[in-house]
Amino acid sequence: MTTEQIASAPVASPACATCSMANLANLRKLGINMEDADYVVALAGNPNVGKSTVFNAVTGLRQHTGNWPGKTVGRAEGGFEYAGRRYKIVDLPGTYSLLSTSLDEEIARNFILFGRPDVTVVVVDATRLERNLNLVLQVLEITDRAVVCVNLIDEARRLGLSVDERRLARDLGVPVVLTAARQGEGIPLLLQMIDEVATGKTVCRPRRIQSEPPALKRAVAALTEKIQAAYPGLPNARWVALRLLDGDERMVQALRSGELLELAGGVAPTAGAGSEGRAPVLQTEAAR
Ligand SMILES: Nc1nc2c(ncn2[C@@H]2O[C@H](COP(=O)(O)OP(=O)(O)O)[C@@H](O)[C@H]2O)c(=O)[nH]1
Ligand SMILES: [Mg+2]
Repeated sequence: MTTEQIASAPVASPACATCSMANLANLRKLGINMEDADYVVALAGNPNVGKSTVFNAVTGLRQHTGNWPGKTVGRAEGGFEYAGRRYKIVDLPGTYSLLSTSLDEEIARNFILFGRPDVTVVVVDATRLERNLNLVLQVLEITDRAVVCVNLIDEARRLGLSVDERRLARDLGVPVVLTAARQGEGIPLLLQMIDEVATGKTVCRPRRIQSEPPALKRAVAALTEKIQAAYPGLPNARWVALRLLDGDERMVQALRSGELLELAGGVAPTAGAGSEGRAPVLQTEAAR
């Protein structure tokens, strides 16, 4: 895979492509200290796809484990260097989706949504590609900066399956790397792709749903505007709006309890905040 395949169109704003995306304040709240790192990478994937094996292959002994702040869910965090740049990599809980039906999913989703990692690597199982791509598409709705790591490629080969990574990269609009992490195969290329996306050398153009019905488009636009007004600085307001329209109870709760406010960087809601720091405008919208 080459840079040119993905970065075919000019970048609208070069600054956005090359500067670190990481939301430092939010990352700190999410328990990540970025003092000794230039970029942060999140590792996402379904359970049992070899995420921890990729994590170990990338970090070696430079890792430590703990819990997510305020949660009993374990977290592994590590570091690596590439071309003189210092990377921090976080192994997210294994999830089938980011729709927040479990604590694990919520942690993974909040990290990608609000921590805004410079690169999100989605590890998928080469022998179960179709099922795994569900999570990839969800991640690509939230972030432009992703690399798909098609792991267990040795198992796929053994089963007579082959994966056309160029085609997949073109269809998804992000780099795709084939790996057999247990053997270390593909890991150097994975690191190179992470670095290219982090530094903006490769600019992703992720595949997104294009054909939103007009009514949905209008509803999303209206709600996004309200969310942005009430929570200035909240990343991914559009995605939050989509989840609210989908009736995502956890998202409604996060808005009501002020959890989202905290993740937005602690900026007070501006749209007539209630006494508990709530945003009444959003409450009524969300309750419908
Ligand atoms: N054959 C093969 N096995 C792998 C590979 N990567 C991971 N595994 C194995 O798959 C199992 C699950 O891996 P793990 O890293 O714990 O998956 P996680 O749940 O996604 O973190 C372990 O037994 C690994 O040794 C690979 O590339 N090829
Ligand atoms: Mg694991």
